[in-house]
This record gives sequence, structure tokens and C-alpha cells, in this order.
Amino acid sequence: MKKQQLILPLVGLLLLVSHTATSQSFPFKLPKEKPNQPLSAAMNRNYENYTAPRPEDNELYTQFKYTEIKGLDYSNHDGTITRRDPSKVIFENGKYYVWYTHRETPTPPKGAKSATETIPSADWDLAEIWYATSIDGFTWEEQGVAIPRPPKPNLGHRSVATADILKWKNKYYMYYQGFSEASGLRGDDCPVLMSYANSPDGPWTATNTIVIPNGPKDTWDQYSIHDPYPLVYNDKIYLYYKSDFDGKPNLVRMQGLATADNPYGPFTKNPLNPVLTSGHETTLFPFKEGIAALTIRDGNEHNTIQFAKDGVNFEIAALVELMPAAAGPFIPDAFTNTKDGRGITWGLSHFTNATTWDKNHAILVRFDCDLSQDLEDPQMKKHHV
Ligand code: AAL
Repeated sequence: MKKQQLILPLVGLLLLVSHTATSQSFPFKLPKEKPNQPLSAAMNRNYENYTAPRPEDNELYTQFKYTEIKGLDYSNHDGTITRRDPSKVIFENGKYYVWYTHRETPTPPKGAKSATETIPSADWDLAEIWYATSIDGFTWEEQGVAIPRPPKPNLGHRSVATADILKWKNKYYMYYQGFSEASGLRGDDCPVLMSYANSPDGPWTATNTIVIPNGPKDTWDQYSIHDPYPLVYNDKIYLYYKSDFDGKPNLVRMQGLATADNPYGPFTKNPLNPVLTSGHETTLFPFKEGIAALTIRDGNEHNTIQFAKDGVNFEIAALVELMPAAAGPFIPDAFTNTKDGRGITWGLSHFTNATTWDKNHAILVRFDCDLSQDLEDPQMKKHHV
């Protein structure tokens, strides 16, 4: 065969191969819809697992911005005053309300072994639930105690902490952790208690009973029910909570769900619990037909925002960074039984300096984000700054 006779078909073959490769290469403009061509596993996931292939267009992707809030006194951050674990923010009587763990003790926390009747073991030990109000969400006026520690031997006499609010048929219900022993001993094995009021300004009446009991022996939530977080969804109260289990070598933190037809219970734990394998403090909100969750630190899926169409079966919707710890968002439709949740754009969260043991305390801060369906929506715009 002559040399040219061999070269020409080879060139043709090369052209064909390179043309085929070009036509199958991923286009320069990222298609909004999944293209009809072979995709790598990662590219397939980018279309299948998220609401949009670009993070900025994914409704459950966001970046978080933090702003110092004004009006709350921390007297030189020496660890004797703490404010942490804010509730959801609600809007009533023309102002925003938030409740939080408030500790004011002669010394900073000193660990379980050094705890006394006046020396706290942990940042949330010897605490009460206080509240503050605000007109603009940036400057807050502390109103004082909402729920004090009840006298011994009532549940929660050592500390009441980590509260969250429910509005149900025009009354207010506060769910919180009731410690009867110092945190760090077995105090953290605490159940959830509840107080109710006709007005967000109180007075609050404690039921003095356990509302969400710990699970039976040898079940995942036998020791603690932390961070109670009620929403109204599917005509019921959906109360999410965190438990710490396994214990060896480190606690595993996951989140469960308990539902009830009225605020006093009984609460039925979901048979699929835990429903979130990751996250620490609970922060969830109605989104479209389902529930979205800020899944912050701890677990394989920390630093994600997850979504469950049915409020139970969560999938990862976005991977994010610098998430708000223990966030309490302002949720316009937290209690409206919505089937088209609007989302959130701001709230309060806390910063802790837990590593500086001798000054250990937390401060409340404001966070802003865009986890809303539509910022132009009048319901969102009214409250968005
Ligand atoms: C927080 C919450 C609960 C825990 C402790 C105080 O971050 O998870 O409230 O009990 O830490």
C-alpha cells in the first residue's frame, strides 16, 4: 500500500474521533436542565440532587452574614453572663420577640467537679430563660426572665435552658430542657418541659411534667432530649429534637421528630427516628411543601442544608459554610400550617468561646441569609432588611 493511501484514512479516523469527542464534551454554558449525554457520577448528582446546577440558583444554597446586635449588656465578656441558644424569632404586637438561655453567676463555668449551688458546671448550667424584644431585629431590649428555675424538687430546678416557642390557637407554648442535676454529671440526661402563656410577655405557667420523655432503655434517645423545636405542619405539631447516643468513644448526635395534636401531647415519636443523622442544635423551617433543616456541626452530613418533602425523609439540598450555631430564625409561617413555606432570611444565633474555659460564655448575634423562595414576596420583604 502506498504511503498516501495509508495516511488519508488515518487522518479521517482521527478527525472522526476528535469530532466525536468535541460533540460529547460538556458545553461551555452550563445547561439549566440535565443534558441528554453521558455524564460523570458527579455531574449527574449536580442535576439530580440539587434544585439548580449552579449553587447561586439553588434555592437552598446560601451564604451567611453576621452582625453584632445592640442593646444586650455583656459586662466585659468575663464569663459571668451568657446568652445562648435563642428560640425562633416571632413577630407579635408590632415587635420581634426572642427567648434564650440566660446565665448570670459569680464565676464562669468551672466544670462538673467544681460545680456548687452557685458555681456553674457548664455555660448552660444554673440558667433561666429570658427574653428580649426588638423593633428592627438589630437593637434588642432585654425584658428579663420569662421562665425561672422552679424550686426544688421540681423538674428543672438546677437549670432551665434551650427554649423554643410554639404559637397554637392564639396561645404561646415554650418547650425547654429541664436540668435537675448539673450538666456534666447526669444532668444532660434531661427531658423536655413546657410552660404556657396567653401573651408572649407572659406570665408563663409551668406544667411541671415531662412533655417529651426520654426513650426507653437501649434506644437511641434514652438519655437526652435536647433542643426541642416545634413547627406546625400537616395539621399537627412537629417537634424536632436532638439526642446524643452511643457514647463510645464520642457521643453521636442525631435528630428525631415527635408529633402531637395539641401542645400538651402526648407526643408520638416517629418510627423512622432519627430523621437527621447530622447537625447539632435544631433549626428547621417550612419550605415549599416540606421542611428544610440547617444541619450544622456533627455527623457525616454536617454543613448541609437538607430538605424533606414529607418532613421526615431528608435529603441533602446544599452544602454551605459558616453556618449559624443554634440558630433561631424568623419564620413568617412557622405556625400557619403552610403547604408552601416561604423560607427564611434572618434570625439570631450564638457565638461561643468554649475553648477559653476561664471566660466561657456565649453571645447572641444576628445572621442574614437568603433561604427564601422569593425575596420580592411581600411576606418576606416586610421583614427583610
Ligand atoms: C447546646 C444545646 C443544648 C445542650 C447544650 C445546651 O448547644 O445542644 O443546650 O444541652 O448545648
